[in-house]
Amino acid sequence: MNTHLDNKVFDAIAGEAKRQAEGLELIPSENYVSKNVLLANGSILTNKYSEGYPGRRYYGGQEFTDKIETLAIERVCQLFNCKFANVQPHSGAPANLAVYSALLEPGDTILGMDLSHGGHLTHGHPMTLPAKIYKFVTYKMKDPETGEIDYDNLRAMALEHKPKIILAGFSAYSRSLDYKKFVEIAKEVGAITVADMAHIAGLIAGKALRNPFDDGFDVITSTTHKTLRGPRGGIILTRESEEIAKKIDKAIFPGIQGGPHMHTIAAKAVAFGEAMTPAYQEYCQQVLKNAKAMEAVFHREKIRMIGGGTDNHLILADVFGSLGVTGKEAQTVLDEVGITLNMNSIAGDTRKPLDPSGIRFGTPAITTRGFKEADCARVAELLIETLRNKANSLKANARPDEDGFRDDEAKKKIIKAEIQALAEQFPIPESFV
Ligand code: DSN
Repeated sequence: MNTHLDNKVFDAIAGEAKRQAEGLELIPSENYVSKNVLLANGSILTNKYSEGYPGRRYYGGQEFTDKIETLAIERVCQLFNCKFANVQPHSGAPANLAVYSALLEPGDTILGMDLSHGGHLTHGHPMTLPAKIYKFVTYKMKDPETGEIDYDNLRAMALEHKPKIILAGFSAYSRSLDYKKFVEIAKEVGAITVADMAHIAGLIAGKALRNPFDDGFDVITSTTHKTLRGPRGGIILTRESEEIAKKIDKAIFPGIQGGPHMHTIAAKAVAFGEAMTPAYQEYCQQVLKNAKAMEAVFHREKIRMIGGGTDNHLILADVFGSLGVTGKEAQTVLDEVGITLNMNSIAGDTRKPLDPSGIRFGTPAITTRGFKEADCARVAELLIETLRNKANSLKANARPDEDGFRDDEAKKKIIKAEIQALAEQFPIPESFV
């Protein structure tokens, strides 16, 4: 046994590094962090316990941890133009749970976006803990072809159910939300407005998308590892109410978490610093342009997109309806050629979540690598070509296709080689500023 390194683990990490370098990452919730974020995240801060908050901890030795957490808070408040921030949530799900537990009593009602229309598991899926504690009611899109939210129904639901929280936000929705309408409706029923911006927080911080705080939202929750390009973690931001912010602090610690992960908080501070740069704002604009370039190819090739296209970094495409390839088949065959994305249910899906009709993909990670519009358009073409190849093989071989390997393998090899060449042309950068 090698006592110096744990080869089993480090070999697997090396394998993953190679996979990330050689393939194209289109999962819209993933990204590549800078070397500085990695250094902070892998630092000796992992050794330290710091229960409490800067200046009011339960353990000694907090001279440096206090500095780091204060810096993270100051930077993220500046980025999002808000007064209070909690940077301790271990990720997005605990951030949302903490907000619910801070602002609600068990049995209280939350009005959020329906999961099948783009919402998130933590917005009331029956299998989650929040759904066992609180009552969730949902709103949907008026028309999946345009993606517009049915604000009349949202208002009617709010008037009927008198929710204490109205929740905006999504994990599979490609259009912009009218935050002002949410705030107006919330005022009518006395609800607190919470925006789960996990997917687009980076694009808001980078001033490429509208900030819900500018329209009066009370609270924003987010992860820090998606478009924000930081370590795996969460944040909760409060626009101006000290009362709400204090309740949220208590809900995180001692409510649902113990010692904060100071190494992650340091890495968050580094990422927030990077997000304050002009280079980051350019990155965010490019993420949107690149998504539009992919959208144009999908339009041209007549592949149905839920919401009719995209205003943000992601696209949800109905590949089963358009090509006869299921989401799972698409995900698998694309993996084989070096494109990683995820299968996803679509509004009104007749298929099951583990083999749905859709795929979800986006541009944050490839934009970090330096892809521009023409490169992204080519990726979209290769993606569709791979799926058409799959569709042809499915037509030729009656379902169920037991061996699953009847695609045109020669064509797949050619596509894979082009994808690998593209990946080599755009190495993962170590620094963005
Ligand atoms: N898993 C994240 C996503 O991919 O959107 C959300 O939790």
